[in-house]
Amino acid sequence: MTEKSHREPFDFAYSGRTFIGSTNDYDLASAVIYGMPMDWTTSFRAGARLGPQRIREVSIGLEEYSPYLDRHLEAAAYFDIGDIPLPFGHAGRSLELIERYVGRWLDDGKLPMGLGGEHLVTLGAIRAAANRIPDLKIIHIDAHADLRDEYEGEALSHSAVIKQAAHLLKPENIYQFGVRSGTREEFAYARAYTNFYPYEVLNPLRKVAAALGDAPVYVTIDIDVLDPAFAPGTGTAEAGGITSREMIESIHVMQGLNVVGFDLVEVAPVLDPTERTQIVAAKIVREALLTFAI
Ligand SMILES: [Mn+2]
Repeated sequence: MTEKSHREPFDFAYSGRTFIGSTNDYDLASAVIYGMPMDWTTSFRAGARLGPQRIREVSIGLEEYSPYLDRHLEAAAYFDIGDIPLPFGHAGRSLELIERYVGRWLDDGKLPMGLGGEHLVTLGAIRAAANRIPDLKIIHIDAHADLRDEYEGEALSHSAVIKQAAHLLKPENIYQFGVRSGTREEFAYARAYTNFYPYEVLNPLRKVAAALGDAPVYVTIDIDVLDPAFAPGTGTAEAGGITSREMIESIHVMQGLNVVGFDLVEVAPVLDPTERTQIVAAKIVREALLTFAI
């Protein structure tokens, strides 16, 4: 493992501006944490643009050691590169920028780990990955199917992101877990064309992970797959979700997969004054780092 550089003598004052344990050295990092502060197409309650920074800030409340995995963030070389500067209100141009940035990190051999932001941001990252990596699979963990063709006439919508990904990759390469909300048409499409595991996450994911072998996988998690009891700070909270414990175990069952990209989206801190959403998000990111970036 490369020598970590985040314990330099003058680096003791954690600024809160980076995810806890980030190195200072892009070249040494095997993974890049980056923010996508966008909520231009959020259909209900806005605020996800502030997710990335608050997840970083509350990460200081976590231990760097994971007892589940018996691993410490010291063993993961990752660089929190900050937020991609996105043009307010321009979904198309924002996606182009995300694709360009994520493409650069993929070309440099890094594992991109994105913080959202509304779910549409994932399309930019998936475009970058799909252009470089043949036979890419998507693991999509979300309360919502996100399989609309358009929302209010707009195909670039956070509620249509997985449909757009299905056009790009073919729906049989998409694995959906935890979905409990959508239109009749979305559910019909999912049952017919994607690998669809509604309501449940951990048990079907365990089976799918065992079957995927070495296939390259992009993992996208919408925080609203959690029950609003665990994560109320999200734009379209949906009752009947999974526990934070099941979410964390679900990260762990993906250990051994060939994960080539990851994101956690739809954290809207202004909607959760208790901060539990931001805090569970930071823990998911820590466990994802220790599972995918080591
Ligand atoms: Mn969702």
